Amino acid sequence: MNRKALISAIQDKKTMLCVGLDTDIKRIPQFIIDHYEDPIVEFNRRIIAATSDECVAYKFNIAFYESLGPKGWEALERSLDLIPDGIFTIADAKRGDIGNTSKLYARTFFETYDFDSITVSPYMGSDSLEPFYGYDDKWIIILGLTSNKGSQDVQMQQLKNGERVYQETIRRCAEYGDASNTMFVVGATKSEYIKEIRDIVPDHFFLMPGIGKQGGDLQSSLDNGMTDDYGLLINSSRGIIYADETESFDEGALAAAKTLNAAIRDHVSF
Ligand code: NUP
Repeated sequence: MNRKALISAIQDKKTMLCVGLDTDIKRIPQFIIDHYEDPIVEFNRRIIAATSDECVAYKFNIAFYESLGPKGWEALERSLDLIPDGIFTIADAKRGDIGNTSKLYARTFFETYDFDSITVSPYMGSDSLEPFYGYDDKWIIILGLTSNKGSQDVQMQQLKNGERVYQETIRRCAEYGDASNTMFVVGATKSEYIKEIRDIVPDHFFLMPGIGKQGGDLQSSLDNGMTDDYGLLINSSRGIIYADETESFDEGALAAAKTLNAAIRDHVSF
């Protein structure tokens, strides 16, 4: 999906919500486990049917699928096929390796599986990211300032030039591609830093996880991160897909998505 189509989808649906399909076999209601051959796919099918009018993106955290071996990869493929056209898809895989190997990661998530985007770790530098750029209308989403506590350990360290590691990372990585094929992960738990990151990359989209269970602040993330083209994908995974763990979990997910959208619309005029 290209940038224009993504922005149009946000405008049409009046939301920048991304639903995270972090589907954990241990949290799927028992009746799904008992009655369906592939419980992960059935759970996702119901969540997608319930929420697809309420979001512009779905993010699959690959760990939840690959941890199940071949069955998990099959569930990933079948679930990806269930995403309606016009919705942006993210493989949250956090890959990156020497160029020769990254080429294969890109092939995995852009060819074998037809995702619109993949999350990557910038730690190995430009040649590790370069292979992901050879595709039309595909996106690289680079870890910028992550939502977790451990982002202090390396990302927040100060360099000799006075910049923090994440600032230097974002500045450099913005040069590898442009705002039509590159996004940055910026945790919603780090809202006090979002404005200053926005100054470094005024046009790039940010993928923002951390709303909900991680305690990120939606309002200040929107206030500090939004651009004229919206510029944000706001992710919620557990807060939506496990909002209700009974048989009516899909209705619970829809209600949670609507609540989040109402909060977004309180702060954004579409
Ligand atoms: O900085 C990051 N923080 C984060 O939580 C980068 C991520 N990719 N994520 C992912 O977003 C995390 O792995 C999970 O898939 C999702 C957040 O889930 P939740 O806290 O909304 O349940």
